[in-house]
Amino acid sequence: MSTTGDTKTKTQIRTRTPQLYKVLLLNDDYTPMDFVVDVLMRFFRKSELEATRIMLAVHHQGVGVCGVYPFEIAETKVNQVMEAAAEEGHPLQCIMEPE
Ligand code: TYC
Repeated sequence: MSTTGDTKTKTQIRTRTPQLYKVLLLNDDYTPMDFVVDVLMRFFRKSELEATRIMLAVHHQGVGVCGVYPFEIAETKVNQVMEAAAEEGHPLQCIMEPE
C-alpha cells in the first residue's frame, strides 16, 4: 500500500451473504382453498399445480413454505398476502422467519 498520499485501494476478500427469510403460510379452518391457491399464484408466481401442492401441504401439515427471499422482499410478500386476505375477510396468516 502506498504511503505517498495516493488513494489507497484495498481489495475486499470476504463478502457477506444476506440473511434469507422463509415466507410461510399457516393453515386455518375458514380460508377457502381456491383463495390460497390464487394467493400462491399471484404473489409467489407459482403454477396452478405447484400452488395446489403447497396449499394442500399447508392444509394437512399446518404450515408450508411459499418461498425464500431477502428481508425486504419477504416482508413485502407477507404484507401483500395479509392485505389480500383481510380485504376478503379471510383469517389467512402469512409469516416470515430466518432460514
Ligand atoms: N384449511 C382450509 C380449508 O379447509 C384451506 C387452507 C389451506 C387455509 C392453506 C389456509 O394456509 C391455508 N378451507
